[in-house]
Amino acid sequence: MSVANAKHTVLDPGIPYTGPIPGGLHPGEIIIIQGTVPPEADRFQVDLSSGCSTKPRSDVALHFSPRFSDSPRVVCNSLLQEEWGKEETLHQLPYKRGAPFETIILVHKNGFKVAVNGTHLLEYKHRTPLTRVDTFSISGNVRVHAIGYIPNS
Ligand code: 9QG
Repeated sequence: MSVANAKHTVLDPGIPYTGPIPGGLHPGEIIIIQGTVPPEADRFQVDLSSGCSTKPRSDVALHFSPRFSDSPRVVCNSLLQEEWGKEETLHQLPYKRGAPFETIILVHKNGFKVAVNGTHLLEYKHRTPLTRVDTFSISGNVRVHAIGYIPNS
């Protein structure tokens, strides 16, 4: 899997970055994020949202948040009508401060599957219809080299 297969690529976006997901998301599609974690990182987050409104804040179907301080973990959640739901926390962190990474978000009918550096990390079951997701954001302590959207055919 490589960004070379992507139908749409965003190179070296400044952080925070928010942009449209061309054509929306469908089962079988993949989002690839290539980046580097800065040495002093505390946390960063990837959000798959329904639009990019900040007031009121858009619903977030997938909030994926690696956290490096205290107990290293990955927190996932959804924001619906400006309220966070129940966090799903994985006490495992495949990202390293100062190191490059490749994260793949695989879109499935029933949920998102996330892999980091070629290894499956977690699955997050959909809490909102996939058809509502049209916006990708990444923010926090992270540098991004490329974001690629790979179609399902
Ligand atoms: O802390 O947790 C995820 O459950 C909140 C954070 C919030 C999310 C949320 O403050 O932070 O990670 O998008 C946000 O508001 C981020 C930056 C209980």
